[in-house]
Amino acid sequence: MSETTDKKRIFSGVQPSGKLTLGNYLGAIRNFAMLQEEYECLYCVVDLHAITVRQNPADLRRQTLEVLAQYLACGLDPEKSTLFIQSHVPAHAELAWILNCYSMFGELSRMTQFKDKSSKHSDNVNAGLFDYPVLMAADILLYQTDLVPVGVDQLQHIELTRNIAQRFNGIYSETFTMPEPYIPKTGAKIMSLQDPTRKMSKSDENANGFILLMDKPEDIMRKFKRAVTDSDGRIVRGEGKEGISNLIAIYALATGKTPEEVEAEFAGKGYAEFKPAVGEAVVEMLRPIREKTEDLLRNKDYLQQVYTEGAQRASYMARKTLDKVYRKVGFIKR
Ligand code: ATP
Ligand code: LTN
Repeated sequence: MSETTDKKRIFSGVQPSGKLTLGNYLGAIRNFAMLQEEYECLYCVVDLHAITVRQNPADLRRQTLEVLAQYLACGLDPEKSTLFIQSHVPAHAELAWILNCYSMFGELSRMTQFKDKSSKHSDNVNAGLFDYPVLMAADILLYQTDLVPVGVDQLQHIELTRNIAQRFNGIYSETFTMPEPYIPKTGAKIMSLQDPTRKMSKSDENANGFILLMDKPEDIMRKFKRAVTDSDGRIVRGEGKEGISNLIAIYALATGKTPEEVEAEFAGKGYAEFKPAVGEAVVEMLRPIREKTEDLLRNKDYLQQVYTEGAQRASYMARKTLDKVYRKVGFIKR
């Protein structure tokens, strides 16, 4: 990959806080792969973010490599994109500290993810959890990012990032590129299969609510057959039909059809036919990803080579921004 290109830049990250779900794939990682042809991309495994919730150290190490392996298995190419682990590039933590001094207590208190997570982990409402979006702003702004592909749940954090960038630029003159969110039209919010009014989340206590990228075909089929729907019986999107609307979105993405085409295909048919069809389409979509991930996890040397080279490239780019920021705020050059 050439060092500097005219291509616009993309940054995104996924936390190694558990096993990746179909929501992570359809909302984010799938788009990472599509975007790498057109943009200069950096994709990070955000381990610093993951420890805002208590993690078992051995699990965290394993999950970090799993996310990297799944990036590769989903088609991210280390020749095209920079793939790295956040804690390997200290500039993320350094810029986060600086940006903390330009982020307001009030605006951080309004973040819905903070409110959700602090009620879910009420025994551990630590300063890192509160500060999470500032670290995310640092991730994005360090690389002069133009576009950030994420699921819709992260939109508020990107708006905050823009506010912080604008504030800093306003005080010190143009320093950071103003990033834009990239939210997919279908798949931006995949819902739980058990409670389709809530987002599919890997930390759901009911494993029937989520599909993991590593789930076995029989588990995927079982979870879709048990998916909560409604008593209306028609396969159309609409209010009060969150479960079916979600399954239509999933089937559309797995088969490359539009939601309208899916509705037409299943007009006059029932849920007993539709649910297994969704399951089969997802099994086929995920099969190559699961097999490739398993292969890659047997090749730790290769994974190490990818993340080592990725961190070197990322550090070089990050340093440029950090030097500029240090100069602007008035730190003496070392
Ligand atoms: P947790 O469930 O532990 O809170 P998470 O899965 O929401 O974690 P990440 O792993 O950091 O958080 O998310 C990675 C990416 O996946 C983000 O861009 C996020 O917006 C996206 N994403 C997560 N869940 C969904 C979902 N259900 N539908 C669409 N996109 C999602
Ligand atoms: N907060 C994100 C993960 C994340 C991220 C980022 C996404 C951390 N840093 C920078 C995009 C850009 C989440 O999905 N929970």
